[in-house]
Amino acid sequence: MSGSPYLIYFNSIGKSDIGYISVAEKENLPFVPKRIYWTYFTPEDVKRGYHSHYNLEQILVAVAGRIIITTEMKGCEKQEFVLESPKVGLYIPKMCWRMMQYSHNAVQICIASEEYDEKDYIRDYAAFLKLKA
Ligand code: T46
Repeated sequence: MSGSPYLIYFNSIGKSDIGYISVAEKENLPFVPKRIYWTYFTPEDVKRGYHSHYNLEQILVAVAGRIIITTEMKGCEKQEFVLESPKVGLYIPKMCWRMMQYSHNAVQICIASEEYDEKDYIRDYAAFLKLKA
């Protein structure tokens, strides 16, 4: 699936006295994952991202802490999303410029549609704006 960024609400199985589990599976994912990675201990004054991808689609989840994500699709207004619940993910389509800022305790899981490929990155904002949507 492509289109615009949107939030995905995962089921939360459990209750407060025993804890919870959320599951990402094919029924609630817009693509079949090929890679999962996570980032952590990002200093609060560091902003990451500043790139887009030709083909990669992703779902970001703040499994701990808070992540503020600014997205931009070509020809559209920028959008800001705040992830601070382990049961909410943000779907990021291909060709979406993004910037992320983290609370220091944030652990970000990224569920990715493709294997790692540096050639899939667009790291030059001016080049991103020049590309066809
Ligand atoms: C994104 C956000 C949410 C690898 O060698 N393999 C990998 O699978 C990844 C993801 C990264 N790397 C290396 C490449 C760079 O030397 O790790 C370094 C940092 O990667 P990147 O510049 O992509 O880091 P972020 O945090 O800006 O972005 C990452 C994802 O790569 C990116 O797709 O959207 O997390």
